Amino acid sequence: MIGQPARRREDLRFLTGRGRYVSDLPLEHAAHVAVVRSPHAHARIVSVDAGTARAQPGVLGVFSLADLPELRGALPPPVVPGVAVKPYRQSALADGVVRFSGEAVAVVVATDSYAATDGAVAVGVEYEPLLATVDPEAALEAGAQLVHADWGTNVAATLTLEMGDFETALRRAAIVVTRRVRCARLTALPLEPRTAAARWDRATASLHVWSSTQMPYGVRQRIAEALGLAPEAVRVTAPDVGGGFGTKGPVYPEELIVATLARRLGRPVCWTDTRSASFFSTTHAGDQLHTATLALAGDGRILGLADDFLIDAGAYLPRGAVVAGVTATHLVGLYRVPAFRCRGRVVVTHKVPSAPYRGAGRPQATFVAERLMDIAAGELGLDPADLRRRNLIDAAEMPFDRGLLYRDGMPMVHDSGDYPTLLEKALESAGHRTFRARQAAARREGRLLGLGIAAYNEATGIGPHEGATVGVESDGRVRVIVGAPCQGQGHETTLAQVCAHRLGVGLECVAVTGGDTGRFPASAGTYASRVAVIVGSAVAQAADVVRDKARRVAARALECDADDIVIADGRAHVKGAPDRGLGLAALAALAQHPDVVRSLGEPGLAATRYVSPESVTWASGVHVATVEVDRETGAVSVLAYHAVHDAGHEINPLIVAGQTQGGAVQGIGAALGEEIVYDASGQVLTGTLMDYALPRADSVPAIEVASYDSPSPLNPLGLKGTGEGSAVPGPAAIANAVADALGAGAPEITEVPIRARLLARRS
Ligand code: MCN
Repeated sequence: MIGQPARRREDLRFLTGRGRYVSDLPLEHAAHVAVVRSPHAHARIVSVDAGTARAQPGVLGVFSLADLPELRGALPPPVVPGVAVKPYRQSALADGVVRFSGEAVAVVVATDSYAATDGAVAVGVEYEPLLATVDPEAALEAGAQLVHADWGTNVAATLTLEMGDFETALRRAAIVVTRRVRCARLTALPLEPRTAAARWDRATASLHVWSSTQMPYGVRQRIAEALGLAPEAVRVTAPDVGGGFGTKGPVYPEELIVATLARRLGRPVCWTDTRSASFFSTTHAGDQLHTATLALAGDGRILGLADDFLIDAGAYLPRGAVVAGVTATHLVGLYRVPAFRCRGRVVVTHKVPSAPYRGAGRPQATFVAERLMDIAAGELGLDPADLRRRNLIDAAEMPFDRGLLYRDGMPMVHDSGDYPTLLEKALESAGHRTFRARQAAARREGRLLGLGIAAYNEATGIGPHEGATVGVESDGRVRVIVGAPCQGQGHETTLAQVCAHRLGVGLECVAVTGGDTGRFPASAGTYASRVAVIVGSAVAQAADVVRDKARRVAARALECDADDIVIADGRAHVKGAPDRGLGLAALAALAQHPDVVRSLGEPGLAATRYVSPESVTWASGVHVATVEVDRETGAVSVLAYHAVHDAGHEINPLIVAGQTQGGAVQGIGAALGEEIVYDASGQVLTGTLMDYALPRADSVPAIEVASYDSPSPLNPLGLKGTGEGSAVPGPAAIANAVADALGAGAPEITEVPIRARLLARRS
């Protein structure tokens, strides 16, 4: 079962319109919320006039922070291990000052969403506009307008990492490449915008909140704290969720707002974002500026890497400075780097807050390192593939200790991987051997073809812990309950595969439920490609315990030794006598008998197990892009895209391939089109899908995926995560391919997205 390319069982539901998303909930008499957002990047709120709005038909109420004091300071920066962030107080509705265009100032509650939206337009907010800090470098200058006045600086966090002696590396180097590299601000745009609903139960004084969140337990904690409730009095359910990509990880103001209003009004309250508002209401990402130096010996060996980078975090840091830690630790990539020096500063500006988006700082780190590798290869007169061959860590060197600490505080050790083989396989499938001849022939016809390589690795499966319950129900079906929610990754299929495999039942007998604080006690959530590794391991352990119990119960009933019981196809039978056996339903019933309960220690065939990994496991891959650049317009067409990855043992190769294809497309989007552009006053200029250029089906080639797996020694199933990795190398692979197409003397690419106008008619 593990290792089988089973089709995703949840897809039938999704494709036939039977998915149950938050906005599908049958919440009777639900009131609808519309949010009044600041049009200013930075302003003092002088007054909020709700009179006209209150008189609108259908409007039930208008609320600002003064009316909902529970929301004051309700969103402090989270405690994320690694880099410390300066403390601030964010309220779920603005507290006298707005710090980004889009910040929630007031809410209108109405009988339907149209009345709420009309009401929101009628709320009169008077602002006194203030100077906005928009440029992250200007934000560092003395006298810059401060985003959080009490800090005395706009630097929210600083991280430094050092290993080896970089100054000596510089002195010894035959070649030193220093570049300023920029990666644009992005957002994720999942198909389902964010949404939340809440119902207050007066009789039990408890709340049920539904949210499209990736972290229901974090939402529960914040709501309980804000409303002065015990966590057990707040149940948060993430039902079907239409994509998250990291942006549904933070706790958002709207989740606190619907919870507060549901209690206040005594009726269900719901809110669903609109696509256009999501550009201002949902976290941004990326937005990094690096000054990086790569020092190499004359034979191409890397001697050292140094980087000084800024992350423009926007006004608040709802996931702390986690991205800075991820970027810094992924700069060294898959290469032997004897000396490394890095400083990362997280800067606040008057922009939409930022948080991880698929890859969480790795695409930027990989873009920096892999672009420098290609530029260095050019200076050394080496093929980029050869330069990589000279520097990739060998399989025989694994586990490879970096001499650095990872962001979980543990030694950064690549646990397994065969990077040279990943490279060769990717080159082979992309036709690298014959490409130079093809490129030369195309050039003779006036066409510019290029091939770009990018190698990445990725720490996956970070703690603190996850758990799973596996239980046999009275009809013999098996239920797996986990805490982590799913946004489309296919957990209902893969976790069922793990359970079915370990327990000895058919896949069709196993049902998986996740993302409901009312059904499982604890979970950190779905992010950082961690569910397969941690939840998968917990499911395997719990299934093993249940199988063991089933064998003991069967042995009693069949009067033999438990070691002689085999469980297969949902039945326990005596070894060598398949007719002497019992089904799981019968065993579950027997497991309720008092004498069996005494022997098992608890009733039923069920078990809960938690897994808390010591540290991360390192997935990796190599992507190769082949592009053509139009000489006249500079337009880039991606002709082919080949990905070879290592996710350890794959629970479901079909799902892993699908994850890889989806991620690669996001990488192509970041390389060629996507950018949140701000003007100098802090207004988003790309707030529609006409302006924010997502990749489309007609601009993406078939993504060819292959795997070369090195099982992780860190968990019994040999798993590594895979959900983010494929989104990591795309910008670097495409940029390297475009640079290769343009050839020497063309403008150097040190920025993504690549703008066609920079390339047109220059080559
Ligand atoms: N898998 C597998 N074998 C492995 C590793 C993973 O079969 N060796 C399967 C898993 O069981 C799961 C999928 O691949 O079905 C992704 O697994 P994993 O790498 O553990 O990632 P998570 O399940 O923790 O999902 C989070 C990850 C992240 S961080 C982002 S961002 C992202 C991503 O997943 N967002 C997604 N993939 C996404 N896919 C969809 N459709 N929607 C999103 O929002």
